[in-house]
Amino acid sequence: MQPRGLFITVEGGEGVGKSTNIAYVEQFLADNGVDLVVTREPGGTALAEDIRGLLLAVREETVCELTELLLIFAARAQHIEEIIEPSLAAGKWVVCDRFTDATYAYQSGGRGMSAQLVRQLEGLVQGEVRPDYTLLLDAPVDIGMARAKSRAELDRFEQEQQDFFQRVRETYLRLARESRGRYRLIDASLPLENVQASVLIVCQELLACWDARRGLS
Ligand code: Z5A
Repeated sequence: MQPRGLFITVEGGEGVGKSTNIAYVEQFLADNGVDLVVTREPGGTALAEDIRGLLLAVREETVCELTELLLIFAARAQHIEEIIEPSLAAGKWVVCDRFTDATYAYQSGGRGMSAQLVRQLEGLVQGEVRPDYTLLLDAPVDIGMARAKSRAELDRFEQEQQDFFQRVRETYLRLARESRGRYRLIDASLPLENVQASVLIVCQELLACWDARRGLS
């Protein structure tokens, strides 16, 4: 029987290098014969990308926290149904740039919303779908912000203040401590070649896990 694919998420604060390192992971895994889907949240389907646009747009109207949270889970429901679950069931790996840990970090940690509410929506929307492994790219907030600000315009989240991103970072680090089996913590403040050397070690571990899942080791 076809084993279920691995579900890998990549998390971290603003500008820590998720996109850069996901491209590296994608190349390495493809070179090693892994059939994978690379996707992102919010987004990953046409409808969910439209919702992403709503979430990131800077607007005069204040977006209430519950609206933001529900939009994130609405996009996630579509993404799971259309992309994540069918891919995993077909034995493909899914590498996702952010997932529900981002909701704990940003909406609960950053905005101060109830973690219990996030947990309830997680259960409702995701059923049994949870990441197998999570790479947390961690760097001090000022380093990530400096990298992100080298880009053109700031989106609605990027306009938050330093203390918001500090709470996001602390929440991620707490999640990593609480779920050591799933998390791989990577120091993303180092030069890119050092970060990629750490990412490579994790990728090799994932390949070994995949071999075991397929009964090849
Ligand atoms: N959000 C949420 O609130 N709740 C949720 O549940 C979810 C999301 C799922 C959009 O996400 C927003 O959605 C996000 C949280 C919210 N907002 N914020 N902040 P996003 O995926 O677009 O997040 P982002 O943090 O804005 O992504 P990003 O800015 O594109 O960053 P990145 O992908 O981590 O970084 P990068 O583009 O790979 O690298 C940034 C620059 O740094 C680039 O020029 C690289 O060449 C450079 N770089 C990368 N690594 C290094 C190293 N090691 N050294 C030097 N320079 C480097």
